[in-house]
Amino acid sequence: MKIENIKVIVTSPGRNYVVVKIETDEGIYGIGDATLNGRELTVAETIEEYIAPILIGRNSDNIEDIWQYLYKGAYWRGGPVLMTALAGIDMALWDLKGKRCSRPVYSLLGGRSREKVLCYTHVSGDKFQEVKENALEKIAEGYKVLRVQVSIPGLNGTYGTVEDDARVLPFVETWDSKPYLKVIPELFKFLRAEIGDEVHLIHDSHERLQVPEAIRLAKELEEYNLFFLEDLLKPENIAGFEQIRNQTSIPLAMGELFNSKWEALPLIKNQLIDYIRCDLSHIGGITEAMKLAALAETFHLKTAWHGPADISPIAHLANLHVDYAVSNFGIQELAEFPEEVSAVFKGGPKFEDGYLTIPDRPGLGCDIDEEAAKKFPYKKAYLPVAESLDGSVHEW
Ligand code: CS2
Ligand code: MG
Repeated sequence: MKIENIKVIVTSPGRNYVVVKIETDEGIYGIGDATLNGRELTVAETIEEYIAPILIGRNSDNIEDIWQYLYKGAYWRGGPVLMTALAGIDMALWDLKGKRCSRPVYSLLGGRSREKVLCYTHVSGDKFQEVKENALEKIAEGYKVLRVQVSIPGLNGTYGTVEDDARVLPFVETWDSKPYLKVIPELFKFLRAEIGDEVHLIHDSHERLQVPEAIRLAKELEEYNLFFLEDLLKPENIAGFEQIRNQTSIPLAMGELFNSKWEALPLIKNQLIDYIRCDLSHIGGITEAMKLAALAETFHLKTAWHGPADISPIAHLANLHVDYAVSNFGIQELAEFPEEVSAVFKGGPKFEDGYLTIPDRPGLGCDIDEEAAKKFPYKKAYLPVAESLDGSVHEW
């Protein structure tokens, strides 16, 4: 089955998404997600200008070969832009292969290892009471695991609590670890007292802490029995995880900012974390995720793929096909999409009583309505940045 055409669809139903559509000489097409929040058009151009021309005429069946051709063949390999472009192509090729074989993608990845996929979603608030109320609402909907974030008094905007963080110009948040390190343990103490121990809780430090701060927070949160504590340190400070690991028993998760399995390797092979949190849309798609899951399995880690609202339902379905297939699945993040998304994307994960399932359809199980997509033109948007109290730039 020869690749005849590659289309890039940029649409903004509530937020920007980039979709790759690979059309073949047998009239079958596959779709993939290539959304890189804040850099959408750069990825779209990379696919249109550099990748599409060299894939026309190639056999779409040879996914691994095409993956290596786009990774090694680029010479200047890796990084978020190329790996997101590669992810879109990869997902579309798996969708194609599934449609051609009339099988869901997970069946081609080795079949089901489970009937349903445990997931978590986000709750946040300005005050503890608001976080509690939002949490009780999600628990009533059936969620068994919740990620909790709260505004830090005195700081202008706190990660995870600012509505729709993509803006025409970067929103500037202020960061100071002192009030953060005081408030977060208090939040967990409050929540455990108010909503009990039944629900699993997760918190995302979003790569902002120094090693001593991370150790202090991890130790103070141990008694609240977290499912995991996410992204304590920046991806450039892998060595720092060893010190954390040696001083706390809290489960650790990391990885959404990695763009290759080699970046994740030190944390995996030294068992410095428990959950690998890479993003299929930024690490080269399903092909790379299956390799990462096998690597993680080798060192007794579980998967917890990144699942924010800034990757499309196609990517969320790709997550689930891998989650179904691998033995070492841990949990799946599912941030809720803007309403308009369902006008453009047909099909997606089904939520029931804390778990996700996917439609038993050939391919990934999702389609895009191109006419509807045109009704939501691209809107330039930047992620926030964070500044320390002295005005210097800090990790967001
Ligand atoms: C976050 C993301 O879901 C998460 O774990 O870290 O929401 C992240 O902030 C966004 O994907 C950035 O685009
Ligand atoms: Mg995160």
